Amino acid sequence: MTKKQKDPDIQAPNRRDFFKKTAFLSASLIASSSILAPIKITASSLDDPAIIDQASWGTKLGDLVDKNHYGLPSPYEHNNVRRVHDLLSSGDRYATVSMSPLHQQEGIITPNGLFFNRSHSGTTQVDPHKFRLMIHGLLDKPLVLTLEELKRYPSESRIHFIECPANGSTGWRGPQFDNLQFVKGMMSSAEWTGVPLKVVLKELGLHKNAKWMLAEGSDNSEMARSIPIEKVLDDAMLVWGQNGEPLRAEQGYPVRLLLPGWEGNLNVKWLKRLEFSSKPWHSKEETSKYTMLQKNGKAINYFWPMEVNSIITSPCPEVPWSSLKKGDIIEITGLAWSGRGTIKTVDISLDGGKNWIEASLKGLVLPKSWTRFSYIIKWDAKEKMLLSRAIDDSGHIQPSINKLIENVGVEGIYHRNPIVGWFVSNKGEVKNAHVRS
Ligand SMILES: Nc1nc2c(c(=O)[nH]1)N[C@H]1C(S)=C(S)[C@@H](COP(=O)(O)O)O[C@H]1N2
Ligand SMILES: [Mo]
Repeated sequence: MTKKQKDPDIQAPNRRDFFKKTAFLSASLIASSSILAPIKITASSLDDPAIIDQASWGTKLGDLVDKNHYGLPSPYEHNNVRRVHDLLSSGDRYATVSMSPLHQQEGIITPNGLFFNRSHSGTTQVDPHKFRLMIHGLLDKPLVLTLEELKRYPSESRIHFIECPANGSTGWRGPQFDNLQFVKGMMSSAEWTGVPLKVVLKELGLHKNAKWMLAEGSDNSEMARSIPIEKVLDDAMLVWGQNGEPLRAEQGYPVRLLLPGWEGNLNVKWLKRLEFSSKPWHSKEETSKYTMLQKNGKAINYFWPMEVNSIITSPCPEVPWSSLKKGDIIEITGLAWSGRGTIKTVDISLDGGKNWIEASLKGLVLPKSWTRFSYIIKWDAKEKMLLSRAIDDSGHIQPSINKLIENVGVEGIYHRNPIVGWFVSNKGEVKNAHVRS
């Protein structure tokens, strides 16, 4: 657009005047606070056409308000998507993992369209009218529920992450991806709505010798997992709501099992059956897969809670600091989480672990939930090795890479939660690098 097209009397002078009047005020405000973002009002920014010219989008009508009956992201956000990597697919895209773009998420909730998706036999489309949940085994009163009947139970909403125990395995034998999405994207977080299983079981007369529950999916993979009764009666839920709407098909519509803090695989989607027994079932998911291979060649059969963990989400390879100028103020932010409890502390290191500084925890700090941390620095245009280390209220602390290898070896790929981070060059480029201490 040329300058002639705009209305010089109404548009530009008003905005120019605004900047002239506020420039002095802003400068004095910045001086009084070290945390304020570095807003620099210079003579050249007063000539910025993006400020002065009338924006093209304001010169015509927008889209019809009912163009999208289901809201969509701005077309400018077309890169903010889940991604599948060939290295992580078995050649068969039905049984792969679509990783969440953690670098583009704010706060502690993943929007439903960006929730990571790990399905063993594709995304199953269940007809909610034909949905039946069978609850049977060591109970006085076995029960079959329709979706409508299930939703009549009083509901609760809780914020929890779901993480595949293989999350982080792509970096286990050395930094492989210069990319946060493929390093840690096998996890997401939502506000889940449903009914605690203990509420449903209250009236069914659970037998004393019912020590295990089988949860079975109705998908082609017939995902089935044995769950100890203590977890079932603690905080397990049958959920049908995800961030204020019905579960997405990818997340197990219409009903999935939610086991807060426990490995993703146990959170059975497209649920069809719960059976109670005195013994576990030794299904294929708890024998051939999702066991923990150790140094001695033996595998741990059951390993449930996700360990205390953290990752810096900004900066990261997708969100570098290359546009920063020396002296700019910038926030280091990331996510910490633990399947064993609530995050107590997150420490940050700028020098590869020689010195640690406590970050602040932002917003909600909830059990078995993502916790956002923040640390603000002044960019000095010098190389940095950024690390984050989380501690939870059960006393667990994220181990160094060498400590974890010492404890569990390198054979297994699940439950890897070492301290990792990013190398930042003096130009602000960000790379995946490991500190082996
Ligand atoms: N029925 C069924 N449940 C399932 C799966 C599956 O393939 N089928 N995948 C499991 C695995 S391995 C993980 S990590 C989580 C992933 O949940 P999400 O796809 O909602 O992110 O679901 C689990 N529940
Ligand atoms: Mo998984």
